[in-house]
Amino acid sequence: MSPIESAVKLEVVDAPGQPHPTPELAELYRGLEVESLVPLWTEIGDLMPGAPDSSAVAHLWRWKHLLALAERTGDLVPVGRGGERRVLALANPGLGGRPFATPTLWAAIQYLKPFEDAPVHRHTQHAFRFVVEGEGVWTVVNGDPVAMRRGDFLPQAGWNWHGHHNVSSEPMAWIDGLDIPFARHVESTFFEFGPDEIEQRESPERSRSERLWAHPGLRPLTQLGPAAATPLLAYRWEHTDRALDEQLALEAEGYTATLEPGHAAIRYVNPTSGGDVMRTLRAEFHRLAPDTRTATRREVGSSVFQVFDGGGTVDVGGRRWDVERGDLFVVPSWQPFAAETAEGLDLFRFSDAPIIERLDLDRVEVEGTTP
Ligand code: GTQ
Ligand code: FE2
Repeated sequence: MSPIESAVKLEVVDAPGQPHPTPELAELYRGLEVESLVPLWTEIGDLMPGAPDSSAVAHLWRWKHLLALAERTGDLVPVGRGGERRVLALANPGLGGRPFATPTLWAAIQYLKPFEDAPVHRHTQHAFRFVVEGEGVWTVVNGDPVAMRRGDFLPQAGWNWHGHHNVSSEPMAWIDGLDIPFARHVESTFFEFGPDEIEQRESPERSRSERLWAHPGLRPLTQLGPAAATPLLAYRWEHTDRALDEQLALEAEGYTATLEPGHAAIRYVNPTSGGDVMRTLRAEFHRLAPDTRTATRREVGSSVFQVFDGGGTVDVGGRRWDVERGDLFVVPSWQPFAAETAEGLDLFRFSDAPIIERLDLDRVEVEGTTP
């Protein structure tokens, strides 16, 4: 006999779809509990809902509160071996206090004080950094130091060594996105400590990965094989910003360039495949021109958004918030989302869509269209 006791607890209930409650039924349930068995008829509503019914809830985190608390951790909590990172994770109120923004996605604010190092390690979880304000930190990925500045998207695929170092006399905060909750659910994770010191302490303007890869439409002939994750370690703000501006300008000139009127959008892609930057994470940037409202959409899979610039109102699963720079919010699976703005709104978004699409579980419903 296993020393672990059965965790099954079954209640006899008088409800439609449930067997008639009798003392015999109660006794059957006790027998099922002892043998660690659960009948489908008590669980079917939860396990097979008519449409995705996320435990995660629509939720908003205000950047000014996150930043103030991150600054306070800078006073009180050292960064170094063991804890590894000074990171505060967004914990969705529907997910029981676990540090999960959604059932699949990790989102966190990370904070590094002047001249501090976050030590080198690697893990199988995929990660990226996105910078809403500040500069001065270089993230060193497999020995390649990559500058982090406002508006930059910095992917860092699983099992690459990485540490961060702040070379400036100012603190810096940024957000991390990872697939930690997904990896936890499928129990796939490995982790290793690296050397205690970051060996590549340079702070070059351009990383080696950008010198090799950041030339639109040009591929080095030494690098013709497909790569599962993007080899480009920095997607710079000047390119993102220009791409979005040009979409809106082309629309104004009468060409088809935007996703919907006033709504420019780009996806960050792997230049070896044109697909998502990493196997588990999709990242996009959306720009709404002034006086724009998006259609209401819902999709299978969850997303986290960060307001990069401007302001507006977002509707998520029946909640409605006015948002401003840095604010983060979650759109759970199959909950409707729309955004509107008078002044213009820039939104960074990441999601678990590559997982959902690879498993052919993707569905999208857009208001006003038939699915
Ligand atoms: O910067 O390496 O937010 O390993 C969570 C886990 C950041 C990181 C996080 C990590 C990191
Ligand atoms: Fe890490």
